[in-house]
Amino acid sequence: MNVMSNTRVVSDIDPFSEEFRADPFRYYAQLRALGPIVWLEKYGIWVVQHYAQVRSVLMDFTRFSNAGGGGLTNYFKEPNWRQPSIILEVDPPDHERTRKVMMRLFTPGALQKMRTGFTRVAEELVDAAIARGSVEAVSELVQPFPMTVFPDAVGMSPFDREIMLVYGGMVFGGFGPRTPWYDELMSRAEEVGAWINAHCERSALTMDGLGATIYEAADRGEITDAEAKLLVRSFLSAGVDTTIDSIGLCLRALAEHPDQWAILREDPSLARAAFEEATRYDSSSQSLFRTTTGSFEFEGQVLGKHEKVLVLIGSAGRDPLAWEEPDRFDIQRRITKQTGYGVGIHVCVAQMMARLEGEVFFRALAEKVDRLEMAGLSTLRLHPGLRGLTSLPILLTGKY
Ligand code: OVV
Repeated sequence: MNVMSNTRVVSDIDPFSEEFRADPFRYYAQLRALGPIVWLEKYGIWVVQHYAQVRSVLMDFTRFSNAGGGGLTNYFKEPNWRQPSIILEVDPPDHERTRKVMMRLFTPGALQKMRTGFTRVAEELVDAAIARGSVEAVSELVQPFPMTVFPDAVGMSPFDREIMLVYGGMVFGGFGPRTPWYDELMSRAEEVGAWINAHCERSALTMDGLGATIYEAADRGEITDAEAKLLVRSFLSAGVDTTIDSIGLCLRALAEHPDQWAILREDPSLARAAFEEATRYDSSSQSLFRTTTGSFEFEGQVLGKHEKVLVLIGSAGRDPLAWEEPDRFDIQRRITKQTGYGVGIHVCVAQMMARLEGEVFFRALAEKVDRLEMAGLSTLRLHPGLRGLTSLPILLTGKY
């Protein structure tokens, strides 16, 4: 039931419910029909769902703050489970110093060096999948790719990498409400926290990775050693699950759209474009949070000070006011309004690395695979956190 009350446009939609997460796109359309900004009474938060308002909220960093926290928890009112991120959960001017250090990591030369290593790993994984013919693609093909190339690029020594996914679940689950599922996950918080702490230390990192480059900024006095450690933590927080889930959803989109797969298979140079379209159409990061810094009017509604705003970047990518046939997966679409990496001063700092992973993965797939088909039903993760698949059974045959 959606009604007007106290001039607020109100909805009882629960964006963290299993029903919503099973098919967010249906709810996005319902929310867009209600207006440019809606009050979600269950959580006492605002939500924006159109491309135009998503963009204006994200560009307006003085009224819509990040210091209030990256999730539902309102740092202006309550403490969070982990120390706030010093790049995500911070506003200018403090944000500029840490952001600059991270920006400098992704030079064309650094990306070129990554490309070589990423390509070798992607080709090995695709060859192994073809040899098997039928795979559970999430665990056997998709997960191992970021789980291998990402820690290697950061400069982490070999270790049992499963724990990274547990930590990622805590970070992204922690952006949502407290649920029994989350409390259960957090029973390992101490162990996982100690692990992440130890692995962000300078001494835990190789001399030639992205982590070491962050510590070089500390050596030059641009940041402290403690800050360098937290920036490495940001890397490990934001860099693994996001790409696993986005690559998995892109793979499913291709397997479910044989016409689009045929186009990519005939022209593997479209791999980057295919991943870009999937980042709009269906990818891991569907929403972000901002917190108001004061009381003001926005799109005809009066927002109060320190109120949370849920920013549905995934809905912006499906907004018919911004896209032609938004619900069509079209790898040749010209993407000029990408919101999948966010927008504005906090736009994904490692987006070029994410795009590189997607490009390299789907190029290897397109070069080597002939038939790509679903071999059963895929399943989505339904508890709060990133959008992603827990299973994706596929059949594939080699080209040669
Ligand atoms: C974009 C993002 C997601 C999750 C964690 C962080 C950043 C962080 O900086 O810790």
